[in-house]
Amino acid sequence: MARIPKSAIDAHNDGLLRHLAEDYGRLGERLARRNIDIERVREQVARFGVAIPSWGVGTGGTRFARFPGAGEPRHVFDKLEDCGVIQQLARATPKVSLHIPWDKCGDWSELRQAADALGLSFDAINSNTFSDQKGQAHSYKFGSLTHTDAATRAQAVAHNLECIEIGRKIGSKAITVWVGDGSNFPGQQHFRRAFERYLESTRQIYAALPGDWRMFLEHKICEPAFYSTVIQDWGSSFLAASALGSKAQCLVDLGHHAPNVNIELIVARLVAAGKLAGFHFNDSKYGDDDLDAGSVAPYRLFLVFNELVAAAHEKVAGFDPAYMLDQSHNVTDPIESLMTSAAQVQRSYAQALLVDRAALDAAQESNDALMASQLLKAAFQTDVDVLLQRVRLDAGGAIDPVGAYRASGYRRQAAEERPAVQESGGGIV
Ligand code: AFD
Ligand code: MN
Ligand code: MN
Repeated sequence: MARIPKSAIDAHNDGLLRHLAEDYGRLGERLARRNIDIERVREQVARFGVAIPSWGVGTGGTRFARFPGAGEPRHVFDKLEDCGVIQQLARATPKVSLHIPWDKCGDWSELRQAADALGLSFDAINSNTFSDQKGQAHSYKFGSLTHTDAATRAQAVAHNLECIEIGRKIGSKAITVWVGDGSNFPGQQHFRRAFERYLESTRQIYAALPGDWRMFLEHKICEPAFYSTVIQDWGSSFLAASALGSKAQCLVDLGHHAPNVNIELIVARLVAAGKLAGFHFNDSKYGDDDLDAGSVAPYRLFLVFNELVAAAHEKVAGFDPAYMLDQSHNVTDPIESLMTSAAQVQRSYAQALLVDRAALDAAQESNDALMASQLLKAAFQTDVDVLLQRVRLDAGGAIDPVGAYRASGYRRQAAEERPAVQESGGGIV
């Protein structure tokens, strides 16, 4: 059911093959001089995947406006189809993360089959108690899992339990819980009581987790509550995850911190505590901007991966983070942004694999600050594009995913097949 014929991908690749072979050979030689085996790096990168958020394939927006793109997905099956194209060309995104109720559908086994046919499976499932669903009894205007009213909290808990049920049907192994609960005025909320209510509610969700599931708690500094947020930082998230138990861990969305916060240090702390759930990758300049991963601060993304590769290298027990993109595409074709972002995340991982760990250890032990920083820079400044191209080619994808996608006319065809609808749901936050 691949939407872009394999022959079209092959034809596009043909023109690029000769340079790829030459450039790959040259990179292999350069890495060999640094005692790095390019084949080993290639195998590791080939095994790496980052999940796509279903809401990422629709055009995003801001609170000022949304400018819909042509051929936007109308429902979860269309979204899957777009995710299938991303995976077909870029070969780094084998999983899709659903958001409920945005992705509700009548027949989950049909959806699972559709995913299978596209070579996709499902990652963590996301609940939504930050907006009201049609016809629900109690409003989340003043909170959900932490609401002062017990019936509202119960409704929010029930929604999360429903998400777990849906997740079981589609093969998810985790639920991600992000709440917008908080306050807009000093004095509006009793901080300690709100956190207690959060624990009381999340305990009920935790109790319903299947044995092999995890619960990802996602913190966010602000928005939509702008004065205080119940799970505002990794500290609050860590307290909650610790109180809940070993299946609860902390999810790090790169856009959910104050500017200049040292995110890689937070990552290292969570790794050490066995509480790193995984990531929502994106980039930001000011806040939860949801810009494309690595588009503003690629070095920061690299430094995060440097911590992850170090943890794997040092065989930290239980280290198993989940990787996902969480972006909002306002001015680009979401498919192009997601393919490029997946490659950017892959690139950061590949570059982190090039860090000379023994030399870095020695520089750290001898307090050689300059050498330590140079070792990281040497890895970060290595152009690994050809390695990523080769990984895609070997997996049957496109050497140049955006080029192949534009040549395929997929968007034009989607625009014909998917007439614009009034409300395609999601993507604004
Ligand atoms: C929020 C969070 C969270 C949530 C998403 C919805 O990043 O992951 O599910 O937006 O678009 O800001
Ligand atoms: Mn997120
Ligand atoms: Mn966000």
